[in-house]
Amino acid sequence: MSSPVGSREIAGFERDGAVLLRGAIDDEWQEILRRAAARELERPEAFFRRRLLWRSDPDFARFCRFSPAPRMAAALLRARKINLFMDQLFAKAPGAASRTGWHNDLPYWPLRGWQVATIWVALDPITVDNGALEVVRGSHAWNRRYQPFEPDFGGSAATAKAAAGETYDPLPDIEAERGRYDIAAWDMRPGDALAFHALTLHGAAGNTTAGQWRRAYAVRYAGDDVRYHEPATNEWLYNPALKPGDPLDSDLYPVVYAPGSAP
Ligand SMILES: O=C(O)CCC(=O)C(=O)O
Repeated sequence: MSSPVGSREIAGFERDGAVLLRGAIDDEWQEILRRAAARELERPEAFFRRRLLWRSDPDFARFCRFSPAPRMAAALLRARKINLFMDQLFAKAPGAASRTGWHNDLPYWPLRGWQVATIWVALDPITVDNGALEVVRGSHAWNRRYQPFEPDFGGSAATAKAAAGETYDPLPDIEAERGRYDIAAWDMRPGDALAFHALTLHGAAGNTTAGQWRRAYAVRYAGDDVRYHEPATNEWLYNPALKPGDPLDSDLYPVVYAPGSAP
């Protein structure tokens, strides 16, 4: 299969902060992810707690390391080296009202740098009705670190939590003023991937369908210019092996792509 990331996709990613990669993940990898997701979804856990799965599930780990995803991240970020930062499974059951509030990711994470992106893989057909991910086109280029909130996925952006000593930009009420923003969303087929920059504003509605799950597996990758930073809102991502300013290479953030990696 030809690479889903060429110069057009790189230009789109750099301009818009997000690009859809059609057919990026083949049937075999999708099957591995779907089976791993089914195992995970047997456990009764909150929506946003399904995270760092690769650390305990060898199938998620294989995907994060050996699927085309790290190579796609390297190409989009123009990175020579890629570290796996973390993964999450986002599952919205039919009828789940769980809205993903508008946010950008980087202010939550113990990272500083530009080369950070998510590869968000559709495991089901996804449309606006079951919670397609929406992005504010070009918002990564505003270079804003928006105030994090405690996600409850009920649509509330209430409990703001700032890491000690950090300052953030106030988060605009995008949902209330949608017309003021250039909002993009894509219908996705299983195996399509949406790649987006960690400063791109994004959110998603709940799943209003009667019978169509919306499962997506998100893997976050970081490139050469990224350094570890504390404090951060998501303390569960702290890495005791690193000091602020360190490059990420470590057991918890392994190098998954480097010059000479197999094409
Ligand atoms: O899938 C969702 O609803 C949330 C995705 C998200 O916020 C992310 O991947 O950063």
